[in-house]
Amino acid sequence: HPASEVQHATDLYPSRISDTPSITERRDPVVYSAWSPNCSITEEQSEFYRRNGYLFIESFFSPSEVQGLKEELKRMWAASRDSADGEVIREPDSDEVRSIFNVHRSSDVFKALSGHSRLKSITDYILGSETYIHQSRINFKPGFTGKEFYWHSDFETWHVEDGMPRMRALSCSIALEDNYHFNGPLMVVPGSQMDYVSCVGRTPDNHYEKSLRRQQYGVPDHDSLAELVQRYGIDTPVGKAGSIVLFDCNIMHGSNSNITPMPRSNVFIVYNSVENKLQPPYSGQPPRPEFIAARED
Ligand code: AKG
Repeated sequence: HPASEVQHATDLYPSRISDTPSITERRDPVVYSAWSPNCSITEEQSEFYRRNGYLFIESFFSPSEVQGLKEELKRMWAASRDSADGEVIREPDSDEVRSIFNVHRSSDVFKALSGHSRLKSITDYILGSETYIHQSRINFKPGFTGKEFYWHSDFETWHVEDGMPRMRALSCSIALEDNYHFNGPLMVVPGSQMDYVSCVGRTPDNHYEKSLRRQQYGVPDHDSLAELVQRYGIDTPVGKAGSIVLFDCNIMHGSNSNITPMPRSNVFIVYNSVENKLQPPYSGQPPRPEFIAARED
C-alpha cells in the first residue's frame, strides 16, 4: 500500500510490520513539564510518575462524589443490557456488558467528571499542554464472571490503529468499587513505559469489532513480556472506591479475571495532548469510529 509505505518511513514506533517482535527505546518524554511548587502534584509524585509510568492517588474523589458516579454507572449498566449500540461491548463468551465507550459524551455525569479541574490540571502538567479526551469507557468487572484484559500497551494500538503520533497521552482509571489485589485490579509493569514492544501480525480490517472483546493483534509476545517483568516486576496499585491511577499510554498493563464475589468497576478517561492529534492510522487502514478514538473535538 503506497500511502502506508510513505508513512512508515517517518514512523517512530513501527509495529505489526515485522515478522519478529522487538523492544526499542521510547523516543518521547514521560513528564512534559518542569515541576514547580504551584503544580497540582508534589515533586515526589511527579518523579514517581516519571520513573514508574503511573501514579496512584487514594481518595481523589470523596465518598459522596463516588456515590453519584456509582448511581450513574448502575443506570448505564441497566440501560445498556439490551442495547444494540456499538458503544456497548459484550464479554467474549457471553452477552454480559464488558465495557461502555464514549461515556464522556453520552452521560452528563461522566462529561462533568472528565472536565474535573484538579484532574485536568494534573494531566495538562504531565503532558505539558492543553489536553482533550481521546477516549472514555467504563469497564465492568462483575463478581464471579468478570473477564481479564490481557497485557498490552495502549499506545501500540492507538498508534497503529488510530494514528496517534507520539507518546503524549495518559489514562486515568477511577475506581468506583474498592479494588483489592484479588478482584482483578489493574496490574502495571513499572518502568515499562520506557520500552516499546513492537508486535507481530498484520491488523485485520475492522479489528476493533473483535479486539474490544478479546484482543488478538497488538498483543505482545511471551518473551518480550517475560523480559519486561523480569526487569521491572509488577505493581497492583489498589485502594478504596474514589482512588485513581494515572498511567502513561505506553506502560505495559493488564488485569486478571474476577472470580471473587466483589465487583470491580472502573471508569477510564484518556487524555491526549492537543499537540499530538490523531493522523491517519499507521496501519494504512481506515480510522476506527469516533467513539473509540476522538477526532472531531
Ligand atoms: C483497557 O481498557 O485498555 C485496560 O487495560 C483495562 C484494564 C482493566 O479494566 O482492568
